[in-house]
Amino acid sequence: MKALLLGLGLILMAATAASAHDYKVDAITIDHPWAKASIGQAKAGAAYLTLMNDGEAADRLVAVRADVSEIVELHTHTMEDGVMRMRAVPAIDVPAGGKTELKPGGLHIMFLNLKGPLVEGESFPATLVFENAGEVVVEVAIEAAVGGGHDHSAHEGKAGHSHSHGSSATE
Ligand SMILES: [Cu+2]
Repeated sequence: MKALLLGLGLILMAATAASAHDYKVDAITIDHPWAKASIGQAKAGAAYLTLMNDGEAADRLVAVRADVSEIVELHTHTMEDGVMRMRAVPAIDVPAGGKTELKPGGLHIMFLNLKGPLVEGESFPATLVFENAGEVVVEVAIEAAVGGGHDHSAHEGKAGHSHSHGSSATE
């Protein structure tokens, strides 16, 4: 049993290593951009990554472009009256010598009005635009939408989207 568990652990480690990927532009390193696979007819998706800044000046992620959806926004979660809500932010700061994590339940890149499903195991290119470092194209890996329960279907039918996004996320 111990040997089996050890074996499984090694397989998991190998899988993690295989899916980890990073990109660099100027002083910014982008680690493991990934998106949650979309569920059913969901019209919204989200992507996450870690930004590291080796430079001596702060930088900001100011925009993301991708062909998978009509609208791409930068989002954060805020607690309002005890309810978790998503709202668009104009930029995501990456402090000098610091790092910023985009992750489920926190900052994320939001895809609204998806043109098709985000299928687990596939990937798509996205262009990240930084105020100082400039632009870089990264490949976003689509991974299983397990855990979290960040309910992006809440965005569904919100054509023309408002920035409050109405419904609460369940995370
Ligand atoms: Cu969002």
